[in-house]
This record gives sequence, structure tokens and C-alpha cells, in this order.
Amino acid sequence: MSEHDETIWRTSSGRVGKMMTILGGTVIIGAVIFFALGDYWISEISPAGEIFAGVSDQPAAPVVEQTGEDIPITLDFIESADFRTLAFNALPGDPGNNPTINAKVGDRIIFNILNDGKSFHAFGVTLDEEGFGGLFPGTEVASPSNPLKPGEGGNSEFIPGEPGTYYYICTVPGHREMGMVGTIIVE
Ligand SMILES: [Cu+2]
Repeated sequence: MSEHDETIWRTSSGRVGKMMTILGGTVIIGAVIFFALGDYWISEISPAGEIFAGVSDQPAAPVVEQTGEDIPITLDFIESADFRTLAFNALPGDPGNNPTINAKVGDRIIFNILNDGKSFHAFGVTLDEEGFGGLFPGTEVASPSNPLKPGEGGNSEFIPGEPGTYYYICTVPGHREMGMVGTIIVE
């Protein structure tokens, strides 16, 4: 019998317990970082998400000629201190929060957009009652894959061709649901 036939115990239940504590702790710390910075992870849309967002879709409506007046609108992306609430111009409950825009068919709404927050944002107008797709061509400022960084801004236009309720939104996935949405009522 050589010495190699002996059973060699390389670990003990105590050591396994210690290992499981380290593994579990790592998972918990990772989860805390992941969920605390959840908004950061979704600021960049994946290629698959772009297809889902309809970035390369056909125009949602034919191009409409301006027959009415110019309506200049200034919209600033803002965030609550904890980043859980997103809005335009003012937080919910404050005057000027997500202002409703009233227009007539053929008016030209001119958007002056500024990212006044710390996260990434992008702008567009849609008829969709939820989600971030169906954007009208020409209404976009930046895009989820190439968003406005803090301090950046831009301009876009929207000439509604039909009466109805439209929505101006942050097109970064999830931001509309967190409050970055306002209404355009067209008569
Ligand atoms: Cu946003």
C-alpha cells in the first residue's frame, strides 16, 4: 500500500459553509449594485431592443403640410433626486409638470428640448398609449441608442395631420413609465 491510497480530506463542512457565505454575499452585493443603478443599465438600448422600438420602422403617418400657426414649446428632461421619478419641466405636483399641449390640425409644434438631468434621454411624439415605439418622423431628438447626454439639447417639429390625442415621451425604454410623458391634444 502506497501513501497515495489514503483518503485526503481537502475540505470540511465548516469550510463549505464559509464558501457558501462568501458566494451568497457576493450575489447579494451584486444584486444591490444592479438594482440601485437599474436606470443606468437601461440607458443604452440593445440592437434587439431597437428593432422592438421600431427605430427602423416605416413612417407612422404621411408627412403633413403646415397650414396653421407655429407653437413653440420648451421641454426639459428632469429627474427626482432618487431617479425614481422622471418628468418634463417640473416634478409631479409642481406647477408646469409635463405640460399639456393644445394644437389644431396643421399647426407646427416646435420642440426645444434640453436634457437638464443626470441620466440619458431622448425625445419623440407617438400615438401609442404605451411603450416607446410608433414615433412620428421628424419629432425625434436623439434616440435611445444615441441619447442626449446631460446638458445636451436639440430641436424637432410635429405637424399633426389628424385630430386626436398624441403623446410626447422620452424614448429611452422605461422612462415614459417613470413619468416622462405628456399629452398633445389636437382638434
Ligand atoms: Cu429619459
